Amino acid sequence: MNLKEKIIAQSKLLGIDKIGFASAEPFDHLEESLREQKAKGHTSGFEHPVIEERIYLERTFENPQTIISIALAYPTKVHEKVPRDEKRGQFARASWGIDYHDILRERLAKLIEFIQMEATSQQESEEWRFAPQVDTGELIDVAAAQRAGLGFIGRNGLLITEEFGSFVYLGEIVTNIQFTPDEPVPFGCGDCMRCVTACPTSALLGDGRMNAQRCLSYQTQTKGMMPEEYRKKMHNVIYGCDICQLVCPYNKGKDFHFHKEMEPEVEIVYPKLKPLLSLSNKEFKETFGHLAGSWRGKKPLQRNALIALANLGDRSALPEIWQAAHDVRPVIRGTAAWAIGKLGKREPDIWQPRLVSWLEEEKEAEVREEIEKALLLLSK
Ligand code: B12
Ligand code: SF4
Ligand code: SF4
Repeated sequence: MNLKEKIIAQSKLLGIDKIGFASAEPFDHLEESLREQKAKGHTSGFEHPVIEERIYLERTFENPQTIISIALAYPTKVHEKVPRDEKRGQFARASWGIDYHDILRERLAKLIEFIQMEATSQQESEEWRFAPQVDTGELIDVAAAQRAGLGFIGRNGLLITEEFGSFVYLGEIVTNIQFTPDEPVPFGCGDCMRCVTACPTSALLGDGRMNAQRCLSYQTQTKGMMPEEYRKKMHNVIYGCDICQLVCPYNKGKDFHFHKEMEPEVEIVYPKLKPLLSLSNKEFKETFGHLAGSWRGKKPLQRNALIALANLGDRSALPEIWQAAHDVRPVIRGTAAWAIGKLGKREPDIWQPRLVSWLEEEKEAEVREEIEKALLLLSK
């Protein structure tokens, strides 16, 4: 076996579901599009900020030769019933189990360790260099994976593999070792436009690009007030969005449970919403700290829990929401005011006077605006 074949064989033993090799040539066919997207304000701000470094690997790595791209499939269904006891939220599937960054980084570290052991001389082992990346690196993970033959980029902007659909996490290693590259997979959407039409916010542009500012996945991860148009559309998904994947024919019936670290716990990935509102920092870290979806901290999830309670029409949560209306964080107060406007309609006699006296005290403009809107709703 040559080194490439040995790496492929070892990757299976390490729990890597798909691996491919790509040249480290510049991704210059994406440069114009990346600049245009940034100029139009279509990016989320979570992307690596320096476009040149995303395109030209030699900017951050001396003599790059190959990108070794990996994919790990993740589960899409929970095998227990979600209890119907009280109103619950949902985390998108990419936030089920232990944070995928940790899982993939560990797999990549083991793969690098293996390759290093395969060096045939001291000199080779000293010359070989590796830069592992998962999500937060310079590279455009889907573009690297596409070039490495793992799959194609669909109209939803995601990497779609033949075996596992798009429910895969991606990672890669840039190295100065030269390998024979694999064949890229051609575009496979054909005439299908399902994701584009199913996207509730029209975020997908139709050619694999998106206006990330309009994506619910982005909107659930912001720290400020969520613009009103997205609140209802978020429904009860307090982190991420899976709609453009769930409708994709390539994902039909795909549900892989290969990695025990990725197994979802129902109580965590479908959390009760009311208790979420009053979690201490310690409780939050203990319960949700291991999820990818906790990376922005407690506040966005609590804001989203307030929105979800309103969307689900849970009037029994009004006492907890009123508690949140006294929170020190303006975003939580403002969102609580909006939720009261939605849920308090049956008891305007209780909620109108409370909101009026709150308005007299409230100093923050964005919170005042929400209280005023809520009062308007209650008066209808
Ligand atoms: C920023 C980011 C986001 C942002 C913006 C998403 C986006 N599409 O740009 C937000 C927060 C919205 C987001 C959401 C999600 N994300 Co995200 N995200 C990223 C991140 C960090 C960077 C993406 C990026 O650089 N975008 C900017 C550019 C590349 O986007 P673009 O302009 O649309 O470019 C596309 C076009 O150029 C098109 N294209 C290709 N060839 C050509 C040729 C021409 C001529 C043209 C015009 C276009 C074109 O393909 C490019 C890539 O999509 C990557 C990790 C990484 N380092 O790459 C993960 C990543 C893409 N996310 C991932 C996941 C899982 C998600 C979610 C599913 C999570 C969830 N359940 O909520 C959603 C899906 C939303 C969606 N449909 O894309 C995975 C995707 C795995 C996969 N199978 O593809 C990644 C790869 C992370 C990982 N390492 O696993 N994400
Ligand atoms: S993740 Fe949701 S909001 Fe974002 S593009 Fe896909 S369907 Fe649209
Ligand atoms: S839903 Fe259709 S258009 Fe969208 S990614 Fe899947 S195959 Fe492509």
